Amino acid sequence: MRTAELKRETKETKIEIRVNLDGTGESSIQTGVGFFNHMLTLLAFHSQMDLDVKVEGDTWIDAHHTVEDVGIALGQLIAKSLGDKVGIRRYGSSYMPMDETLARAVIDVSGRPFLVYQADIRNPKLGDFDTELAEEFFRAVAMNGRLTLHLAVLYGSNSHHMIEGLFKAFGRALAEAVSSDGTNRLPSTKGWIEG
Ligand SMILES: [Mn+2]
Repeated sequence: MRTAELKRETKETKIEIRVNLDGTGESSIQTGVGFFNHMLTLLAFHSQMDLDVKVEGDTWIDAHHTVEDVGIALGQLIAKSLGDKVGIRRYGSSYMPMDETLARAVIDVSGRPFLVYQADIRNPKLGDFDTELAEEFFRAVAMNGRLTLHLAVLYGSNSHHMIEGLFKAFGRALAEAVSSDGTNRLPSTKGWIEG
């Protein structure tokens, strides 16, 4: 089982997080931010990783530190649990329809962190969650997970659907990218993947 966990404490957040990339999508999520709990629950489900997240963050300011720090921690645990990356597919992609919205995620477990984020979200807030934090979250995951990650909402109008579509598409693409390709080889002709 590819598992990893960490505890991380700063003046802004106290985080306990555990992942199992070879899980079944079970999760226990307590971030103190309702919409973010909803997103992480469905990210776990669609990525088929088991995910436990417990955060005590400074949400009396806003959700920024909580969301970004969970992204940092999750990215670090994805990188750590992937280990030497031998035998993984490396690439993954998913289109996710949510009623009128279509979202897309494309991942390369490249060792070269990069985020492309194209989403024009109309609503600035969903509950206590500032919608611009979705980009902060995915950037933190990509940088710390050393992933090349391209996310786009191709079209849509409902802000909840658009962000949920991105999280689901990311989960599905991640599940594909980290799954076994049935070989014992490193998925690069260079014979090397950074990180
Ligand atoms: Mn929803």
